[in-house]
Parts: sequence; C-alpha cells; structure tokens
Amino acid sequence: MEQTNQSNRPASSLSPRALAGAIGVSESSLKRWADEGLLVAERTAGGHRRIRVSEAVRFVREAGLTVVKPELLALPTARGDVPRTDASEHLFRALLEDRAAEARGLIVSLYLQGAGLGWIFDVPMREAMSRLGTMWEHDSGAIFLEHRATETCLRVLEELRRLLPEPTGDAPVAVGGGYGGDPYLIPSTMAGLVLAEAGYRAWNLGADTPVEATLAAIRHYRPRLVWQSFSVPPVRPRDAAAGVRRIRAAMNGGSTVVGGRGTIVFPAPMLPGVHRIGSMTELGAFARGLLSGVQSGVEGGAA
Ligand code: B12
Repeated sequence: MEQTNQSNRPASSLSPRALAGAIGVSESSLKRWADEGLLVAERTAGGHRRIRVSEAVRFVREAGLTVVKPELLALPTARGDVPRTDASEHLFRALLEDRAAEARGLIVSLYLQGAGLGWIFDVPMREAMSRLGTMWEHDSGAIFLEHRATETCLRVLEELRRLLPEPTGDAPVAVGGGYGGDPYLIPSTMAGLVLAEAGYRAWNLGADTPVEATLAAIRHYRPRLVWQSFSVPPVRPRDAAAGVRRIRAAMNGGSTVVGGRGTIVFPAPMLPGVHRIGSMTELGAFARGLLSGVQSGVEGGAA
C-alpha cells in the first residue's frame, strides 16, 4: 500500500495511483491533470510522480471532487456526505455514542468538501462540545463523556493539521496558548490550525501556559501575532489582564489577540491595544487581514 511509510505513519505524499483510487478517477486522468499543472506533482529521484497530501487535499477541495476511498489517504471514513445543516447533530450523536471514528470522519469530510476550518470549529465542533458540556448537570458520571469527546476532537485536529500545506519559508509566525491555569486544550489547538490555514507558521504552546513561557516564545520567534485563550474566566482577572498587557508590551508592533468565553471578565479598558476576537472564523479573517494590510474592526484597535 502506498499510503503508509515503513514507520506505519501516514505518508506525507501519494503516488498518482493512490490518489486516483481515493477520488475514483483513472490514473491517466490524474497524470494528465498533473501535466497540465492543475495538480502539483513532484518527481522522486527515480522519476516517479509524487503528490503531497496537502496538495491533493487542496485539489480535491478546489475542484469539488469527492473522496470515495478516504482510507487510501489514511483518513478516517464518514458514512456518505452529511449536509452542513445536520453536521452539529451528527457530530454530537457520534461523540455521545462512542463512534469516535465516525465523528472524525465527519469532520474530515466537511473539510474535504470545502468547509473552512473556522466554520467547522465554530459550528459543528463548538455546538457538539457545548451540548456534551451540559450532560454532567444531570449525571456527574457524564464527565467522562467530555473527556472522551475531547480526546476524539484533539485526534481529528491532528489529522486536519496533516492536510494543511507546510508554511512557506518566509511565513509570518504566530504563537499562543491557553492562559496560565486554563486547562482547555481544544480552543488553542484550533487557533493554531486556523492561523496555519491563514498562512502562518503557528506554534501552539498548549493549555495552562504561564505568561513567562509565552514571553520567552515571543523573544525567540518575534511573532507577527500572539494569541491567548481563556475558556473559563481567570480566577484573578486583574492579574490575568496584567499578564496579557505584559505580553502585548513584548509584541513590539505585532498583534495580541485574546479569545474564549472567559474573556467576559475583561472590560475593554483593561486590555488596551489587545484584539478581542469571538470566534475562529473571525480569527482567520483577522489574521489574513494582517497579512494583506487590511485594517480590522475587531475591538482593541490597531495594536
Ligand atoms: C471539555 C470540557 C472540560 C474538560 C477540558 C478538557 C481539556 N483538557 O481540554 C475538563 C474536564 C478539564 C473540564 C473541567 C471543568 N469544566 Co469544563 N467544559 C468542557 C466543555 C464540555 C468543552 C470545552 C471545549 O473544548 N469546547 C470546544 C471549544 C472549541 O468551544 P469554546 O470553548 O466555546 O470555544 C469557541 C469560542 O469561545 C472561541 N474561542 C475559544 N478560545 C479562543 C481563543 C481565541 C484566541 C479566539 C480568537 C477564539 C476562541 O472559538 C471556539 C470555537 O468557536 C465545556 C462546554 C462548552 N460550552 O464548551 C465545559 C465548560 C466550559 N466547563 C465548565 C465547568 C463548570 C468546568 C469545571 C468547573 C467542572 C468542575 N466542576 O470541575 C472544570 C473547571 C476546570 C478549570 N480548572 O477551569 C462550564 C463552564 C461554565 C462557566 N461558568 O464558564 C462549561 C461551559 C460546561 C457547562 N455547560 O457548564 N471541562
């Protein structure tokens, strides 16, 4: 099989035959598209064509093709196409009923069908997790469902990362994480992926990242953008705001972004020059705007 290498990890590139099989077209059509420049194929030392997985995914999304055999791309499988309007309900059910592979397949399929990461994160994933988060009110044992669903979401986020193109050598850098004391893993991972999709080299420092660690990363990478995620209100909002202001001061012209439900505890004057962004879709738009020089109307003004 072409799709795994000897270490049994998913391959980062595919043969024309493997990709043709995955999207249900003939190998000769695929080679012709490569020759016509519609699909970028590289050559191995032996002269064989190889297509990067991220390039294959770009082609599938832009051409509106359907991946009929996702397993050939080492991707989880969804049972047929799910309409976007039903995605939240399907995802919630799959996560609740321990159908993890189906949940992952659904999310990957939405992406392959052309949905942006921002929408996938803000709508089906946020809504499904939010519903799961109310279950413990009726049954304290249901907290294990949250943990299990978190694990499945993190796994599919890693799978989505593999489908994104590698950042270019001169890509702007973004760093960020969950604020110190904030244990939530999913939102910051999502922020890193949305920024990678927007063309950044994004370093997610993870949950519960102390201010000092973020400051060290800023000194090291000199990022264009830093993000801080607050999923729950910080225990000491004044101290947290002071920490964000230190981060903002270290950014030297770069942008500082905060987001997440916990930011509700910061009245605007507490975070001057800091952009408060409510969703992953808006984060992607803001980050793209920075690269194209477009001013954003997001709260905080120009940083
Ligand atoms: C999974 C989960 C946990 C897991 C986290 C596992 C992990 N390591 O990640 C665990 C079990 C640890 C946990 C613990 C607790 N939890 Co909890 N948890 C959740 C749950 C179900 C999902 C969180 C999640 O990942 N959601 C998915 C993300 C993507 O959605 P989101 O957070 O809404 O983020 C979106 C936007 O806010 C925005 N965004 C978020 N961050 C950022 C950052 C930037 C930069 C930007 C631009 C945008 C942005 O974009 C996202 C996508 O749209 C939520 C329910 C919910 N409504 O989300 C409860 C929830 C957050 N938890 C809650 C509670 C009460 C707790 C506990 C106190 C429970 C307890 N008694 O121990 C503890 C507190 C932990 C702590 N120290 O603070 C409450 C919080 C209520 C409140 N007042 O805020 C919620 C809302 C559940 C509920 N309905 O009551 N939890």
